[in-house]
Amino acid sequence: QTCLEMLGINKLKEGDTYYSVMTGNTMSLGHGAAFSANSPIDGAVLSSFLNATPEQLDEVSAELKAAFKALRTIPAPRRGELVRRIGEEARKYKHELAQVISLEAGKIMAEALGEVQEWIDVCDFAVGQSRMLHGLSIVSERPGHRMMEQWQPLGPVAVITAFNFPMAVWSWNAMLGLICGDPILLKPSEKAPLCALAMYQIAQNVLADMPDIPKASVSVMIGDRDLGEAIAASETFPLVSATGSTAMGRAVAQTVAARLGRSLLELGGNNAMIVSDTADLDLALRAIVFSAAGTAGQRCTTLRRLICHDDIVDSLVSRLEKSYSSLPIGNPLTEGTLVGPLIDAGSYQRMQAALESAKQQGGEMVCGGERVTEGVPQGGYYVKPAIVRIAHDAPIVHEETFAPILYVLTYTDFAEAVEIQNEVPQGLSSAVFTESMREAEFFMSPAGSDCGIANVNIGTSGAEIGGAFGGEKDTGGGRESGSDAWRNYMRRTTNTVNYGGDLPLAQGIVFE
Ligand code: UN1
Repeated sequence: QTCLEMLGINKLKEGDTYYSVMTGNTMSLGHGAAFSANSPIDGAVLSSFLNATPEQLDEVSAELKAAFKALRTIPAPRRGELVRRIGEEARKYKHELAQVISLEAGKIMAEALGEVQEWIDVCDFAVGQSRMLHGLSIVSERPGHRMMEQWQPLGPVAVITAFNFPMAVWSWNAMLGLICGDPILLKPSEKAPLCALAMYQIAQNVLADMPDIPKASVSVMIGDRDLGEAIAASETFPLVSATGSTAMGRAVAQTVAARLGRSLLELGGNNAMIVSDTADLDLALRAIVFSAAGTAGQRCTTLRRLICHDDIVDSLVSRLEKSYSSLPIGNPLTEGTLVGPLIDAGSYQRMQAALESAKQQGGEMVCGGERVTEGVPQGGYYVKPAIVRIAHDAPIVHEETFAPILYVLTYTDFAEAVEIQNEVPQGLSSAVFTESMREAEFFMSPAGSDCGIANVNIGTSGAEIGGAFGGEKDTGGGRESGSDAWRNYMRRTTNTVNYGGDLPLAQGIVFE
């Protein structure tokens, strides 16, 4: 709890109830039903809130619109300076921020520190980008004319996040959105509200010294599904960025589309790795264990399907089983732990139900799946990561279960392996382990992996911020973080300028 004091978020409350509405100018309790967030480590109550209501969104919307009017005219490099200082502040409190992630999301400290590092990295990226919001210069077909593109601030952006990356996902959106001139409203997962308060406080520490930038540029509202629906329906937000389940994303996208807004979606993954008979199996083994069992299987990019060549499957599975048997499972705050708890009881039940379905659908349990109760804090849901050998077309294999279950499938021809990889509804991340240049190139070719991320000799999880992150099909099609993802947060204007004395029309039209 000292991390909450160090970060100053222990003051963002009245009595025992934390604020649910924060814009820098306004801080207030929610007007809706009470709820509390528990730590997955031991089930203890960490924080209590009242849900912010859709009516409260109206007040916040007015502040965000006013903030946008100011922010859009502040030069982008100055907005970059804001983000640079936020990055410095996050560096200063890196350890405390990681502790809050660990307490709320149950991540082991190494991964929680890595998540804060993703935030810091995206700050650095965004600072550079703030001087590179370039548009094109285009030749005109008309004499005495010039054309160009400009990228303009878009408006207030809403960011709806999930429990598993409570800081990184906000930061990918918010750090880029801010340099683009957009105030950011975060609606965090109700399972990780203190992370939102911590990020808010870090940003407000910086904003306190930058009076030219409106404080509401970094705002937070904590609420339930009703609030999420109100945000999606609100004309205040030309862009709604949402991370979570495919069902949630579909609902958000439809509501946003009905008002012709834009949505940026990062939804489920059902990520596969193909292990060729030529693969470096020592390397593959390490990648599989980190991607499949790391974060207790609770990353969008977690490895869920291992597609092994027939000739190596038996030896690989027995090496995996051995490696799984020595994974340290337990308190994520304790050094040396590699697998922390599942987020809650519901997650444990869904994992058990998936394993039951797998058995009914012909799956053969290789190891794991059971709850661990010894040597771990009581009250948390700790499990042994599971490995199941099963047919690639068993229905359960095509679903994303947000828990550490690795389905092992087999193939004979490489083209068949790629078909298996692509046959699920989701399309986030994928990987191949091969020493064959032909296989690697085919995997990345137009006829190869249909995912947003296609890696060679690297696992499916742990992407760097410099690349565009996201995926196709049920994953929602969005791209966040690196590359040209900044364009999501801007609107493009095409400008044609006539510097001649005549008025020629395009396409040679004569109108007189
Ligand atoms: C997610 O699981 O929602 O590539 C995001 C990764 C991380 C981000 C995962 N950089 O695993």
